[in-house]
Amino acid sequence: PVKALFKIPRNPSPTLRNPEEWCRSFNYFISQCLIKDFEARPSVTHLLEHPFIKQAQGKDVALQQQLAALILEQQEAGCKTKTKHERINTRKTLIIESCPDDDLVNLEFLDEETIISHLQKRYDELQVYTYVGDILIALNPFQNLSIYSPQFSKLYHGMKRADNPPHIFATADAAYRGMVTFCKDQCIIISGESGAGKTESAHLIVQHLTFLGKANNRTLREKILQVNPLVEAFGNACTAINDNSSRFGKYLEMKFTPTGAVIGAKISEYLLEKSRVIKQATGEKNFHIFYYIYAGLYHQDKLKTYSLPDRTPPRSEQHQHRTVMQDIVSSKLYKEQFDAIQEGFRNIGFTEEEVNSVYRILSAILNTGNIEFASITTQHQTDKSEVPNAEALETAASLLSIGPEELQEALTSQCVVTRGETIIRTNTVDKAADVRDAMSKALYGRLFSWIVNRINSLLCKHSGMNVGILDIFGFENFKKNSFEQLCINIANEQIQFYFNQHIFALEQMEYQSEGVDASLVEYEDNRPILDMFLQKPMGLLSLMDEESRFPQATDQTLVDKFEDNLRCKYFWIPKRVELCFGIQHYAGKVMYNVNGFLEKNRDTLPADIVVVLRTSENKLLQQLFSSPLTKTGRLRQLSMKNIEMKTIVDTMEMMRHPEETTSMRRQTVASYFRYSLMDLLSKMVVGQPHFVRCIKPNDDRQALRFCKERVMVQLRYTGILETVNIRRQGYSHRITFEEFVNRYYYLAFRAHQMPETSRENAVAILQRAKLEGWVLGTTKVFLRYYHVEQLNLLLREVIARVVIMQAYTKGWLG
Ligand code: AD9
Ligand code: MG
Repeated sequence: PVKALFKIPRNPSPTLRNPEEWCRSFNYFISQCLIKDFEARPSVTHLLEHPFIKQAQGKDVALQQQLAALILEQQEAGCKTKTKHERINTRKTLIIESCPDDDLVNLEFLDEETIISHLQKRYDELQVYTYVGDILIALNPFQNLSIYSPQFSKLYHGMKRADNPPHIFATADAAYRGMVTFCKDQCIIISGESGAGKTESAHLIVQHLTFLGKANNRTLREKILQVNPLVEAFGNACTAINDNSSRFGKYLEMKFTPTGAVIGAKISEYLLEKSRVIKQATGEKNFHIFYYIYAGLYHQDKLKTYSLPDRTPPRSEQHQHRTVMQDIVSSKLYKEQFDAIQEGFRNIGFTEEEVNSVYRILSAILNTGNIEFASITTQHQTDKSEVPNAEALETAASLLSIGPEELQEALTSQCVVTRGETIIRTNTVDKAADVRDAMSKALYGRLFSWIVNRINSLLCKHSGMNVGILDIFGFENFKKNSFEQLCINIANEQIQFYFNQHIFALEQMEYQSEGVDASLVEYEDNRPILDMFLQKPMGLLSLMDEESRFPQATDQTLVDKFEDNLRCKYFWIPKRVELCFGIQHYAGKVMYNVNGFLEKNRDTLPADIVVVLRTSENKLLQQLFSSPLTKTGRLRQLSMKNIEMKTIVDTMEMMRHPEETTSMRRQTVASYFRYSLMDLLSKMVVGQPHFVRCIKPNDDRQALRFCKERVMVQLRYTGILETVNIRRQGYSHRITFEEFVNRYYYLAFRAHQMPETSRENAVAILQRAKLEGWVLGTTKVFLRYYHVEQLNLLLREVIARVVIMQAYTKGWLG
């Protein structure tokens, strides 16, 4: 193949006498050959393996790498010569121009007011994205923009950041390139309050990444694109803040080959808000899927198959599902969503039997919600209950393929083993209703985890390099906040901490350890709040766990316990409101209502229910209850080599919980939550992070409405002003002298020279490159974020010259 490669360039056409032109066509030719050779778009790593590059450049790995990058780039340029005008036109039609104020760091005056008006001006012009150095701010446009088409993916593909206006695709592109070029896992962390646009951003990132890694496998691409909508049908719901609010945390890892072809995806889910299945706050809804199946099955005339009553017109009160009350069957949108879900299931590879079982379980949950209890008083007992509406119970039992008597017994009584003796205790009406609800929650929670695991088994067959995308539920502050909001807000507190660590703390620690004199930027460290929640044994979660272990404990005793033990300015008990406590979160004050905290934390599922469900003839159901669910698996071993992560690792140590390996059944929600957070962090810290900060411009979900106060609050608590500062004053790239000299020595030395990797030579390179404003530490060069782009640009030019020179010396240019 090497010979064949040389053939055409050796005889360039007479018009190709100009070296640059020759170079371009030569490289274009090579990449075309390579494409044929590899049957895939080559990446840098791929090209490096190619005999031509190895032969052409001897043993010089760095030059090989740069040459490969250059060839790739020129391949793009070659392919795109025709489309250049198109590109310009596209941008003109969309009135989008790249300009210096794309980056807040470039602003001359730096105060809140300037930043806000700047963002407002951009927002008015529909420029929803803005950089703060390498961080992306995304304002929710609350309207569909035409900037997410495949054309735009092309526009951002492999381009320098300054070539195009800021865009979520540019962030996805940077992560992809980081992965391919440096063979390092990447992680895109999207944060922002509820309704700020995290989930939409996550979709767009997946869209661009599948575009970049498309290879030849269109089917896989489609499958991956269907994962998010499918999982979100089960995990998202309409809340008072957001019609499509994520009620679980999601970390989606897209898997790639070293050459950058997408080969699969893996999801990890965190802390689904199961309680929504049985109860929703006023004005809120159940998980989307219930509405979808109702409307979808209605249109397919299959409601009866799944024992869902046809509710138009409603026959009687009895047939109204408590959990799904809206008139939904007529909704066209729900029906379309149902069709999409069915398509998704089929495409991703679920069998018909599996999908059928999923629908049966969902219907069983709805019917279970209809089971009622009435007390029966006998001569000896007063706290016994029975089911007056046997039909609901029978339907639920039949859908679950279990006996109705067994189900009734498990709901209305419990086996208790005391001193080796088994006694049957009857349940009061309230207790029976609790057991019913616990069963519904367990069914839904386990079904959700099963769907996620099944998707993973279908889509994640090979290990590879990752780009992970974190999309969790955003910070919430409702009129009434409960246990769920507490968990959601602690998770957000943790993400904020991670952000702070990266942007502020680690940077400053490094300046100090390298003896670099940089003025320290003050920022709001939320570690004390996090400590208050997570510390053991006196943190809020531990106290709640301890209280949950006492059968006699009440919500009042819990509040008392908090009051006695939590001495911290971020926590207070209001004087006049009962059963409440307040927390000063990084994102604002939230008042929590303790009602039901203990019960929600215990999340007990009586053994009797598990025993009955295990007798089911439904294979899927057997599987769901065959063993306590092993969650996302054992924690990865953290690489302790990375000292930068020390503080984060410390926090994780702090969160380590002895119960993390014991069976899920005995765990409280709080301890599982602690474990989940740790698992999530362990995934995040191994990748190179990229941050997207979503901002909600108004609370009315209105397009083009920029509410200064609301944006100001978010900018404050996300530390944007400080971030601008540190990005402006700071040195976001720190490269050891050795790495720096190896990477950039062509800029000051001859290609064959291989200079010593010393501090002096690093300085020589920096001076030769005419850069200003860098700083030297004891072992590293400290560069500003734009220096690296300048250096890479220079390097490319030098290498282009080297390629041409080599072509001459080898006589290829005649
Ligand atoms: V929550 O914490 O899960 O409750 P998110 O995920 O931050 O929240 P989401 O992405 O669901 O918010 O966005 C809320 C709504 O804003 C969406 O349903 C869209 O209607 C709207 N949105 C967000 N981003 C965009 C966008 N880039 N283009 C158009 C958008 N609309
Ligand atoms: Mg969301």
